[in-house]
Amino acid sequence: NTGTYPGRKVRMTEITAPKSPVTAEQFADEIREQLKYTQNVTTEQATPADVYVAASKAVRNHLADSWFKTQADTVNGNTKAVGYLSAEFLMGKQLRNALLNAGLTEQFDKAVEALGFKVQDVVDAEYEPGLGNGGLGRLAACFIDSLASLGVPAFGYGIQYKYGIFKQEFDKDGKQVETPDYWLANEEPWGHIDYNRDQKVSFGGKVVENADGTKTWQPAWSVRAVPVDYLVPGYKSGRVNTLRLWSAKSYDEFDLLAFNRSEYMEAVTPQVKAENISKILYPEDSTKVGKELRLEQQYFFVSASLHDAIRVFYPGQDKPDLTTFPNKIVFQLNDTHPVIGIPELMRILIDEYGYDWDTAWSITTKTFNYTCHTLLPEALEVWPASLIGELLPRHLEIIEKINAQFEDELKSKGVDKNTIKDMAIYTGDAVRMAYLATYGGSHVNGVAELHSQLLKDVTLKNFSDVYPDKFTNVTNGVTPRRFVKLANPRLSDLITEGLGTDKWLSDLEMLKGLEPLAKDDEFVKKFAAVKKANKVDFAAYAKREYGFELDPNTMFNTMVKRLHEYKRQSLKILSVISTYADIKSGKVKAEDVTPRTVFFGAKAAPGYYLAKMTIQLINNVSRVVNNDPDVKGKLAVYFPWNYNVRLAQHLIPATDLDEQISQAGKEASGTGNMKFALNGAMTVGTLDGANVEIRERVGAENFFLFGMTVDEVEKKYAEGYNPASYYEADPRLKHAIDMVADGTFSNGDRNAYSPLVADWLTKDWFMTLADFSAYMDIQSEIEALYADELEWNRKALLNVANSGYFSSDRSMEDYLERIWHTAPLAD
Ligand code: 8GP
Repeated sequence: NTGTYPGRKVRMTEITAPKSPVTAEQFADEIREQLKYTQNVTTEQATPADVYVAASKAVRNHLADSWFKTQADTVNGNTKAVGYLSAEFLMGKQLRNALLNAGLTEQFDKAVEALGFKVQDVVDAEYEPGLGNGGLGRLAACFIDSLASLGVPAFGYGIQYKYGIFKQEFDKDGKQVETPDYWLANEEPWGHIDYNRDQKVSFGGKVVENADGTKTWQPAWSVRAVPVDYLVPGYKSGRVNTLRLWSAKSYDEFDLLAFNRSEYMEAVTPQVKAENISKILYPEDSTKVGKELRLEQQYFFVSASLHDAIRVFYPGQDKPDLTTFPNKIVFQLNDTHPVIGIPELMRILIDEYGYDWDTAWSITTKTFNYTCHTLLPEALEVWPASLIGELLPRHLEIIEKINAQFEDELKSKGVDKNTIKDMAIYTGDAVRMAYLATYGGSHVNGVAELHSQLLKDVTLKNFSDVYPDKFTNVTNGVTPRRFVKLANPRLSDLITEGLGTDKWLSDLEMLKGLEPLAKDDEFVKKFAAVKKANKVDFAAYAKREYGFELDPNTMFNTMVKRLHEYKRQSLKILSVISTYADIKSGKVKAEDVTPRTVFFGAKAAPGYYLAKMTIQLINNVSRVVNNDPDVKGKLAVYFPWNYNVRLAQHLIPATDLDEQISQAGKEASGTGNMKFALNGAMTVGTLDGANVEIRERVGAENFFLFGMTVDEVEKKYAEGYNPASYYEADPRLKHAIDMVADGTFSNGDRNAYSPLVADWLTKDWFMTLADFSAYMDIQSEIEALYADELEWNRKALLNVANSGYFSSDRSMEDYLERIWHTAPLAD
């Protein structure tokens, strides 16, 4: 009894929304009670951190009944649940979001003051969990927020890393320094460790064949997967889903014999080995990593999650009928990280529950779907077969058999030998996880229209030729609750005023209703005033957190995202250098300069040499420019370190112009672009990822487009690309690169950036130089518009009005309709 999807529009239930559950006074009492009985401090003794924990526990209590009810309805109802398997969930801070969804925001603010504390201090006491790298992890967080808000029963399944993404600092030379992010150093009130619902996950050993032909895996070692449960409260849906993050614990008590001989290190070795599995998030984003520990992590959380789902949906049953499993839950594989789940479910069905191969295969393929988040071939995981064989010998056998079956299927479909070889899941020495996911699941999707098209035409072309119906698109989205309501309360109030309702927060396409107001100068002025106030706020925040002195009367121009060559932070910094040179030399008259403050926010993978060098360059350009009296008040560059969700929530609402300037055909989607548009920034961007769809919706006249298209890029690669010719052809570019090379930004050291300069001039794989002139040329258009404050804000408002499509609620509706074929729970 698979739940069916009723129609295009998923209804959002409002009736079950919590109705001001308590007064501020009552909530203050609840906080006092938590302080007294849980924190064991008096209100007088309490610190803001105590109040934060107490308030978090109090709000959690308000959500408990909805949580229980959602769990019961999920198991007992006839609606198929969604399991979102993801190695990353970049959740951001929890308190404000939980208060919003529990309907307790005002009560909290008043209660905290009544207790004698500053709201800001209490909220600041929360430490952001950095359990993701960037877009992929934040997307997972937006998706589970939307599923709960739509009332769709869902589980997020992942890993509770002890150390999240590294903390970024800059040393005195402007180099990135990574320090461990021990986010659990203080009491963490959100996760509940459920020791009673643990799972055993095993590794290594060998496979033996039994007399009856069945196989038994005899693993060498096991770890205990302990779930840590987080509430995922929906907005006005009365639903609370679960994010279940697994933590690895050892089964082995420490070795008493070794300990008695004072060999402490050896005594704890088994624990260390087991607990290492969930110790650290790999700080990689779209780059190749192939580490044994990473495969252990992947198998660890996927195996625990699949067993958990069986436990949840077939409670207390020794011999459950697992042919109904795909009617109970559908799993989404968030990129290739959880793809080992396909052979794992086969193994569970065959070895643990005695199903035959064909039945197991039929269940498995109905259970999984795969989302690809990249176009970079190096980011598609390929595991050495030897590693899988060593760690998961039974799985390697199963993968070989899947591959053999796949080859037969391709043969029977008339696919030629060479193509079959190209499509191999198992090559003899390697396993291609993206291919396994494509064959082993029902649907494959990309994350923006252009991306999904390129997956079909290029990355997975052979597969799309043979299985055209598997392929679909779901364009990414972001949650308007966190990224508009919480991040930008002023704009939220203005939108509500403009629309006469706040229902847009659960039906974001309603923003369209703002379109006529773009003609109303008074409304546009209010909109401009919101942006201005946000900039003033951000200046205060940046002063407090970073010691920056910002001028909110300048244009705030922001580029925030992971540092990667394809995203082309190089293009931005070269343009900044060029502008700097022009102002300094007087080539541009002082009165013609549009004063700008340029912000960068980006972490580089610790082993990514050129990315780290780019960070160093940006920091040193910042140092030189900000200390040069010749450009004071005209140009400033800031690089707030450790870009994270919190900084995003402050900086995005304060931005006038955002940068989405990747080489066309490289950024799968981007989601920052959506957050900026929804917060009334104008975008300068290439025809890449979701930029294409944003521009289509907001209107070409309200988007600063520049640069080569995918076809032009391909043509240039084919012709043979020579970056030096662009350096010679554009004196602005030549001058900017020469300044990097001549020591201007390295205290005269001409070697400091030579690897970067050499790369630009001889390789420049992502064609930064080829797009430089177009990028510079569009700046005059940007500045001309910015000079007309009313027109600029009118266009920015039209960006807001036409970006409702980019809500993750809509993304979830699309997944429900195209991939999951399920629906919200009945009330
Ligand atoms: C990112 C894409 O780069 C970004 O365009 C997109 O918006 C985001 O995913 C969400 O869909 N992709 C990755 O982070 C990624 O591919 N990570 C690699 C480890 C697979």
